[in-house]
Amino acid sequence: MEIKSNKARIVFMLILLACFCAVTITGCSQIANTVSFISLSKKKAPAHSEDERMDWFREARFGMFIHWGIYSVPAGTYKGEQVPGIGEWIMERAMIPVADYEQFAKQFNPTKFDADQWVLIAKNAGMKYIVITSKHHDGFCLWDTKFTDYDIIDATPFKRDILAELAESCRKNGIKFCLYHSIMDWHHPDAQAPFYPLYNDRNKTNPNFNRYVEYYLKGQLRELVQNYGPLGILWFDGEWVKDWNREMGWDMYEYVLSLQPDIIINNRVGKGRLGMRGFSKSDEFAGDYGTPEQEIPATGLPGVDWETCMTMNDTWGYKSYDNNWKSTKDLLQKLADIASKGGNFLLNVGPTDKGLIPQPSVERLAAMGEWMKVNGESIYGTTASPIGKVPWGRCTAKPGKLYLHVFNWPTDGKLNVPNLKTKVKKAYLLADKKHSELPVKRINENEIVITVPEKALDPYNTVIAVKTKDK
Ligand code: FHN
Repeated sequence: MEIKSNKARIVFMLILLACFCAVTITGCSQIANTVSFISLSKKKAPAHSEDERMDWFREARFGMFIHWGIYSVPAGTYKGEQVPGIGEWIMERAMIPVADYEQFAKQFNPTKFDADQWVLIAKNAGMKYIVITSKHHDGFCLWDTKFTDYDIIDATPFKRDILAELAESCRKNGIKFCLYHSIMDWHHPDAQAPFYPLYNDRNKTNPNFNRYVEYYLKGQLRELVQNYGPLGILWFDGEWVKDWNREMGWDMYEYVLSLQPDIIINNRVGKGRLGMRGFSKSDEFAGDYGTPEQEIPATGLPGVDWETCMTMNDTWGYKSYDNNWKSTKDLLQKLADIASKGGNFLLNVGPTDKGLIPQPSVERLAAMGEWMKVNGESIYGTTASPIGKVPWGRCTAKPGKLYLHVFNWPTDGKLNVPNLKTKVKKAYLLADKKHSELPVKRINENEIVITVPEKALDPYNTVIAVKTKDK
């Protein structure tokens, strides 16, 4: 192309220069993005060290999980048919079109809901934190959100902000308020709604998913953290959708920490979870702790925080006919088992559409509370057993003290304690306020025998405290 005059040559050079600048700038931003993701994968140091943030969590050890939403209206039955599987998945299991499922919101009017009653049930059970479903996979929102009308205020006759009332009651009762939030969303058009009838199709993607993440998901999380916080934990779930990836996990992790620097974020923000086992493949994946589900790991992982979440029957969300309740004995022994491996126990309740926690749950939690009132010291703030597995129960520890959780009381009044080299100062029954001394005899450098009363003090778990002194 022939350039006529000097003036034209200058204009042409200027255009050329402008194009060059434009290219470099975009180039830099792309590089910047990749750099930022890479640097994210190297996890920028949050304002609060992970240990600082995890302190209360490691002390708490026991929390209440609450799965509540409009799925409690059908309560496991659709068009007269019982729908197999967990109740909160009825929309997916029965392949209910969005417009039909939305009708349940019109029937959701939990007039018996009393936030203080729920919080006190948790508190009296010995639980220190509550994690409630702000939004589950069905996309229905349990708070007053400006990002959709598919929420408790605009879509139901109830019109009370459930999260606001629960947050207030938790603060009043010294219980940490935490929120579950699903990344998967069967209601949102930029998420999995278009996948109907297979809302959970793991091979499908949505070209607008990034818009859902950047605008809706992040927007609502800012609302939740800023309007209902400070939160103890943000408990993500539903990260298995194909559109979600490791980088998004790190980006979301940093985003939420930027909203509240001392918040704890579970590992389901990342993409590294090893299924129901719950731990992450490596710390290349975002998240502060592992989340085994419906199972208790054989052993904990030294230095790794984790929390087993579990149902009290076979469903998270309320099903009117699921009465396969675990016994109080089973739940108490699971609590000791989990603590003896250095983990937390997040035990679930699925309230009804009237706003009531099912009575079998209330009774079991009250019974657990009776045990915790006497033996809480052997759970709160303890660490994993330093003497490994024991045949008669479990063991938890604190500096200079062991707690022997005896499930099977010795018929001969002799309790053998293996793998215990440290000197024993004193042993006593934790429930015995006078801490009267129990006879202790060392039978070899590795094992002691404690003489115990004929009868166990507690049929499910009698705790013996052993004060030790190093050399
Ligand atoms: O799909 C969910 C399920 O509904 C429930 O919320 C559990 C609780 O941890 N998590 C998912 C299954 O892994």
